[in-house]
Amino acid sequence: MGKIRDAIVNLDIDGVQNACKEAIEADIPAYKAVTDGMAKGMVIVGEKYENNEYFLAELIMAGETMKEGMIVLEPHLKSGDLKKIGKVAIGTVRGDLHDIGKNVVVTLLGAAGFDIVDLGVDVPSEKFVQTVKEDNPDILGMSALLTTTMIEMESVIKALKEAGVRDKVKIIIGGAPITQEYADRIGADAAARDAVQGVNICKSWVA
Ligand code: B1M
Repeated sequence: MGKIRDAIVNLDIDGVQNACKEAIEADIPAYKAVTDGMAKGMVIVGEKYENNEYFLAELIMAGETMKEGMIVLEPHLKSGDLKKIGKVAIGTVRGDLHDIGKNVVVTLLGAAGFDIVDLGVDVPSEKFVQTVKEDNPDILGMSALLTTTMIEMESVIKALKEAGVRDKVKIIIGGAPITQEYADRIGADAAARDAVQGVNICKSWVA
Protein backbone atom coordinates (compact mmCIF):
# COMPACT_ATOMS: atom_id res chain seq x y z
CA MET A 1 0.00 0.00 0.00
CA GLY A 2 2.90 2.31 0.79
CA LYS A 3 4.08 2.04 -2.81
CA ILE A 4 0.69 3.15 -4.16
CA ARG A 5 0.45 5.96 -1.59
CA ASP A 6 3.94 7.21 -2.39
CA ALA A 7 3.36 7.06 -6.14
CA ILE A 8 0.33 9.36 -5.67
CA VAL A 9 2.34 11.74 -3.47
CA ASN A 10 5.18 11.75 -6.05
CA LEU A 11 2.66 12.29 -8.90
CA ASP A 12 4.16 9.21 -10.57
CA ILE A 13 1.61 7.90 -13.09
CA ASP A 14 3.68 4.86 -14.23
CA GLY A 15 4.52 4.10 -10.60
CA VAL A 16 0.88 4.16 -9.48
CA GLN A 17 -0.25 1.95 -12.36
CA ASN A 18 2.51 -0.60 -11.68
CA ALA A 19 1.90 -0.59 -7.93
CA CYS A 20 -1.87 -1.08 -8.49
CA LYS A 21 -1.19 -3.99 -10.90
CA GLU A 22 1.13 -5.56 -8.31
CA ALA A 23 -1.57 -5.22 -5.63
CA ILE A 24 -4.14 -6.95 -7.86
CA GLU A 25 -1.65 -9.74 -8.70
CA ALA A 26 -1.02 -10.20 -4.95
CA ASP A 27 -4.80 -10.66 -4.46
CA ILE A 28 -5.11 -7.48 -2.41
CA PRO A 29 -8.74 -6.28 -2.70
CA ALA A 30 -8.97 -3.36 -5.12
CA TYR A 31 -10.91 -1.27 -2.60
CA LYS A 32 -7.99 -1.56 -0.16
CA ALA A 33 -5.67 -0.20 -2.84
CA VAL A 34 -8.05 2.77 -3.08
CA THR A 35 -8.65 3.39 0.63
CA ASP A 36 -5.27 2.41 2.13
CA GLY A 37 -3.18 3.43 -0.88
CA MET A 38 -4.44 6.14 -3.20
CA ALA A 39 -6.74 7.92 -0.75
CA LYS A 40 -3.97 8.13 1.86
CA GLY A 41 -1.70 9.57 -0.83
CA MET A 42 -4.36 12.16 -1.69
CA VAL A 43 -4.62 13.19 1.96
CA ILE A 44 -0.85 13.80 2.02
CA VAL A 45 -1.09 15.75 -1.26
CA GLY A 46 -3.84 17.87 0.35
CA GLU A 47 -1.63 18.54 3.38
CA LYS A 48 1.30 19.50 1.16
CA TYR A 49 -1.00 21.88 -0.72
CA GLU A 50 -2.18 23.50 2.50
CA ASN A 51 1.47 23.86 3.61
CA ASN A 52 2.40 25.53 0.32
CA GLU A 53 4.75 22.65 -0.58
CA TYR A 54 2.46 21.74 -3.48
CA PHE A 55 0.49 24.14 -5.66
CA LEU A 56 -2.46 23.92 -8.03
CA ALA A 57 -0.41 22.17 -10.74
CA GLU A 58 0.47 19.36 -8.33
CA LEU A 59 -3.16 19.11 -7.19
CA ILE A 60 -4.28 18.66 -10.79
CA MET A 61 -1.47 16.15 -11.47
CA ALA A 62 -2.42 14.20 -8.34
CA GLY A 63 -6.00 14.03 -9.65
CA GLU A 64 -4.73 12.74 -13.00
CA THR A 65 -2.41 10.23 -11.26
CA MET A 66 -5.29 8.89 -9.20
CA LYS A 67 -7.49 8.59 -12.31
CA GLU A 68 -4.79 6.44 -13.95
CA GLY A 69 -4.68 4.21 -10.87
CA MET A 70 -8.47 3.92 -10.93
CA ILE A 71 -8.31 2.72 -14.54
CA VAL A 72 -6.29 -0.30 -13.30
CA LEU A 73 -8.42 -0.89 -10.19
CA GLU A 74 -11.96 -0.17 -11.39
CA PRO A 75 -12.55 -3.51 -13.19
CA HIS A 76 -11.64 -5.26 -9.90
CA LEU A 77 -13.82 -3.14 -7.63
CA LYS A 78 -16.96 -4.98 -6.62
CA SER A 79 -19.87 -2.62 -6.14
CA GLY A 80 -20.53 -2.20 -2.44
CA ASP A 81 -16.86 -2.81 -1.61
CA LEU A 82 -16.08 0.79 -0.85
CA LYS A 83 -17.89 2.09 2.19
CA LYS A 84 -19.49 5.33 1.07
CA ILE A 85 -19.73 8.21 3.52
CA GLY A 86 -22.31 10.26 1.63
CA LYS A 87 -23.50 11.38 -1.78
CA VAL A 88 -22.56 14.62 -3.55
CA ALA A 89 -24.19 15.88 -6.74
CA ILE A 90 -21.97 18.47 -8.42
CA GLY A 91 -21.86 20.49 -11.61
CA THR A 92 -20.63 23.67 -13.24
CA VAL A 93 -23.53 26.10 -13.61
CA ARG A 94 -25.36 27.08 -16.78
CA GLY A 95 -23.29 29.07 -19.30
CA ASP A 96 -19.98 28.01 -17.78
CA LEU A 97 -17.71 25.45 -19.42
CA HIS A 98 -14.83 25.49 -16.91
CA ASP A 99 -14.45 22.05 -15.34
CA ILE A 100 -10.80 21.56 -14.38
CA GLY A 101 -11.36 22.75 -10.80
CA LYS A 102 -14.66 20.88 -10.48
CA ASN A 103 -12.95 17.70 -11.65
CA VAL A 104 -10.25 18.09 -8.98
CA VAL A 105 -13.03 18.46 -6.39
CA VAL A 106 -14.79 15.36 -7.80
CA THR A 107 -11.59 13.28 -7.65
CA LEU A 108 -10.82 14.30 -4.07
CA LEU A 109 -14.43 13.70 -2.98
CA GLY A 110 -14.31 10.24 -4.56
CA ALA A 111 -11.03 9.48 -2.78
CA ALA A 112 -12.58 10.63 0.50
CA GLY A 113 -15.35 8.03 0.08
CA PHE A 114 -18.23 10.03 -1.38
CA ASP A 115 -20.56 8.70 -4.02
CA ILE A 116 -20.56 11.30 -6.81
CA VAL A 117 -23.23 12.37 -9.28
CA ASP A 118 -21.19 14.46 -11.72
CA LEU A 119 -23.55 16.59 -13.77
CA GLY A 120 -20.77 18.02 -15.95
CA VAL A 121 -20.71 21.59 -17.23
CA ASP A 122 -23.32 24.13 -18.38
CA VAL A 123 -25.87 22.59 -16.01
CA PRO A 124 -29.29 24.34 -15.99
CA SER A 125 -31.07 24.96 -12.68
CA GLU A 126 -33.83 22.53 -13.72
CA LYS A 127 -31.23 19.74 -13.85
CA PHE A 128 -29.91 20.56 -10.36
CA VAL A 129 -33.49 20.49 -9.01
CA GLN A 130 -34.30 17.22 -10.77
CA THR A 131 -31.11 15.63 -9.40
CA VAL A 132 -31.89 16.68 -5.81
CA LYS A 133 -35.38 15.21 -6.19
CA GLU A 134 -34.40 11.96 -7.89
CA ASP A 135 -30.87 11.11 -6.71
CA ASN A 136 -31.27 12.24 -3.09
CA PRO A 137 -27.74 13.59 -2.59
CA ASP A 138 -26.68 14.74 0.89
CA ILE A 139 -24.79 17.64 -0.64
CA LEU A 140 -25.21 19.76 -3.77
CA GLY A 141 -22.04 21.35 -5.16
CA MET A 142 -21.88 24.11 -7.73
CA SER A 143 -18.83 25.50 -9.49
CA ALA A 144 -18.51 28.77 -11.47
CA LEU A 145 -15.43 30.49 -12.87
CA LEU A 146 -17.01 33.50 -14.52
CA THR A 147 -18.44 36.58 -12.86
CA THR A 148 -21.18 36.39 -15.48
CA THR A 149 -22.21 32.84 -14.52
CA MET A 150 -21.82 32.86 -10.72
CA ILE A 151 -25.23 34.56 -10.53
CA GLU A 152 -26.69 31.28 -11.80
CA MET A 153 -25.98 29.80 -8.36
CA GLU A 154 -28.58 32.09 -6.84
CA SER A 155 -31.10 31.01 -9.51
CA VAL A 156 -30.46 27.36 -8.65
CA ILE A 157 -31.08 27.99 -4.94
CA LYS A 158 -34.28 29.91 -5.76
CA ALA A 159 -35.42 27.05 -7.98
CA LEU A 160 -34.70 24.53 -5.21
CA LYS A 161 -36.77 26.62 -2.79
CA GLU A 162 -39.64 26.90 -5.27
CA ALA A 163 -39.58 23.12 -5.72
CA GLY A 164 -39.65 22.70 -1.92
CA VAL A 165 -36.37 20.74 -1.81
CA ARG A 166 -33.84 23.34 -0.62
CA ASP A 167 -33.69 21.85 2.86
CA LYS A 168 -33.03 18.31 1.58
CA VAL A 169 -29.38 19.19 0.87
CA LYS A 170 -26.39 21.10 2.14
CA ILE A 171 -25.12 23.44 -0.57
CA ILE A 172 -21.44 24.17 -1.23
CA ILE A 173 -20.20 26.53 -3.92
CA GLY A 174 -16.74 27.18 -5.33
CA GLY A 175 -14.70 28.65 -8.16
CA ALA A 176 -12.31 31.56 -8.56
CA PRO A 177 -14.83 34.43 -8.09
CA ILE A 178 -16.73 32.78 -5.21
CA THR A 179 -16.48 34.10 -1.64
CA GLN A 180 -18.08 33.16 1.67
CA GLU A 181 -19.80 36.55 1.62
CA TYR A 182 -21.42 35.63 -1.70
CA ALA A 183 -22.47 32.23 -0.32
CA ASP A 184 -24.10 33.94 2.66
CA ARG A 185 -25.88 36.40 0.40
CA ILE A 186 -27.45 33.78 -1.88
CA GLY A 187 -28.26 31.28 0.89
CA ALA A 188 -25.63 28.59 0.20
CA ASP A 189 -24.29 26.76 3.25
CA ALA A 190 -20.60 27.23 2.46
CA ALA A 191 -18.07 28.51 -0.05
CA ALA A 192 -14.77 26.68 -0.58
CA ARG A 193 -11.67 28.52 -1.76
CA ASP A 194 -10.14 25.28 -3.02
CA ALA A 195 -10.82 21.58 -3.44
CA VAL A 196 -9.15 20.52 -0.20
CA GLN A 197 -11.22 22.93 1.86
CA GLY A 198 -14.33 21.85 -0.08
CA VAL A 199 -13.78 18.18 0.73
CA ASN A 200 -13.09 18.97 4.39
CA ILE A 201 -16.36 20.91 4.60
CA CYS A 202 -18.29 18.06 2.95
CA LYS A 203 -16.69 15.51 5.31
CA SER A 204 -17.66 17.63 8.34
CA TRP A 205 -21.29 17.64 7.15
CA VAL A 206 -21.58 13.85 6.99
CA ALA A 207 -19.46 13.08 10.06
CO1 B1M B 1 -11.55 30.80 -18.93
N1 B1M B 1 -11.67 32.45 -17.88
N2 B1M B 1 -12.80 31.56 -20.21
N3 B1M B 1 -11.18 29.20 -19.94
N4 B1M B 1 -10.14 30.47 -17.75
C1 B1M B 1 -10.98 32.45 -16.61
C2 B1M B 1 -11.90 31.97 -15.50
C3 B1M B 1 -10.59 33.98 -16.47
C4 B1M B 1 -10.42 34.45 -15.02
C5 B1M B 1 -9.31 34.27 -17.30
C6 B1M B 1 -8.90 35.70 -17.22
O1 B1M B 1 -9.45 36.53 -17.90
N5 B1M B 1 -7.93 36.04 -16.42
C7 B1M B 1 -11.78 34.67 -17.20
C8 B1M B 1 -12.99 35.02 -16.33
C9 B1M B 1 -13.10 36.51 -16.08
C10 B1M B 1 -14.25 36.80 -15.21
O2 B1M B 1 -15.33 36.29 -15.33
N6 B1M B 1 -14.03 37.69 -14.29
C11 B1M B 1 -12.11 33.64 -18.26
C12 B1M B 1 -12.82 33.89 -19.44
C13 B1M B 1 -13.15 35.35 -19.69
C14 B1M B 1 -13.19 32.89 -20.34
C15 B1M B 1 -13.98 33.04 -21.63
C16 B1M B 1 -15.18 33.99 -21.58
C17 B1M B 1 -12.96 33.47 -22.70
C18 B1M B 1 -13.59 33.76 -24.05
O3 B1M B 1 -14.09 32.88 -24.69
N7 B1M B 1 -13.55 35.02 -24.41
C19 B1M B 1 -14.41 31.58 -21.93
C20 B1M B 1 -15.76 31.27 -21.30
C21 B1M B 1 -16.25 29.91 -21.72
C22 B1M B 1 -17.43 29.51 -20.89
O4 B1M B 1 -17.27 28.99 -19.83
N8 B1M B 1 -18.64 29.79 -21.39
C23 B1M B 1 -13.32 30.83 -21.25
C24 B1M B 1 -12.88 29.58 -21.67
C25 B1M B 1 -11.86 28.85 -21.09
C26 B1M B 1 -11.30 27.55 -21.63
C27 B1M B 1 -12.36 26.64 -22.27
C28 B1M B 1 -10.25 27.89 -22.69
C29 B1M B 1 -10.53 26.96 -20.41
C30 B1M B 1 -11.39 25.99 -19.58
C31 B1M B 1 -11.09 24.55 -19.88
C32 B1M B 1 -11.82 23.64 -18.92
O5 B1M B 1 -12.16 23.98 -17.80
N9 B1M B 1 -12.08 22.45 -19.40
C33 B1M B 1 -10.32 28.22 -19.59
C34 B1M B 1 -9.36 28.30 -18.55
C35 B1M B 1 -8.43 27.11 -18.41
C36 B1M B 1 -9.30 29.42 -17.70
C37 B1M B 1 -8.25 29.74 -16.60
C38 B1M B 1 -6.97 30.16 -17.33
C39 B1M B 1 -7.91 28.60 -15.65
C40 B1M B 1 -9.12 27.99 -14.93
C41 B1M B 1 -8.68 26.71 -14.26
O6 B1M B 1 -8.92 25.63 -14.76
N10 B1M B 1 -7.97 26.83 -13.13
C42 B1M B 1 -8.96 30.91 -15.82
C43 B1M B 1 -7.98 31.85 -15.16
C44 B1M B 1 -7.92 31.62 -13.66
O7 B1M B 1 -8.78 31.03 -13.04
N11 B1M B 1 -6.91 32.17 -13.09
C45 B1M B 1 -9.97 31.39 -16.78
C46 B1M B 1 -7.43 25.69 -12.40
C47 B1M B 1 -8.52 25.10 -11.49
C48 B1M B 1 -7.94 23.89 -10.75
O8 B1M B 1 -8.85 26.10 -10.55
O9 B1M B 1 -11.19 26.27 -11.47
O10 B1M B 1 -10.36 27.90 -9.71
P1 B1M B 1 -10.36 26.55 -10.28
O11 B1M B 1 -10.85 25.53 -9.17
C49 B1M B 1 -10.30 25.50 -7.87
C50 B1M B 1 -11.09 26.35 -6.88
O12 B1M B 1 -11.72 27.45 -7.46
C51 B1M B 1 -11.99 25.38 -6.23
O13 B1M B 1 -11.24 24.19 -6.20
C52 B1M B 1 -10.48 24.09 -7.40
C53 B1M B 1 -9.19 23.35 -7.09
O14 B1M B 1 -8.61 23.79 -5.90
N12 B1M B 1 -13.30 25.07 -6.77
C54 B1M B 1 -14.25 24.52 -5.98
C55 B1M B 1 -13.78 25.17 -8.01
N13 B1M B 1 -15.02 24.72 -8.06
C56 B1M B 1 -15.34 24.30 -6.82
C57 B1M B 1 -16.51 23.72 -6.32
C58 B1M B 1 -16.54 23.39 -4.97
C59 B1M B 1 -15.46 23.61 -4.15
C60 B1M B 1 -14.28 24.17 -4.63
O15 B1M B 1 -17.61 22.85 -4.39
C61 B1M B 1 -18.73 22.57 -5.19
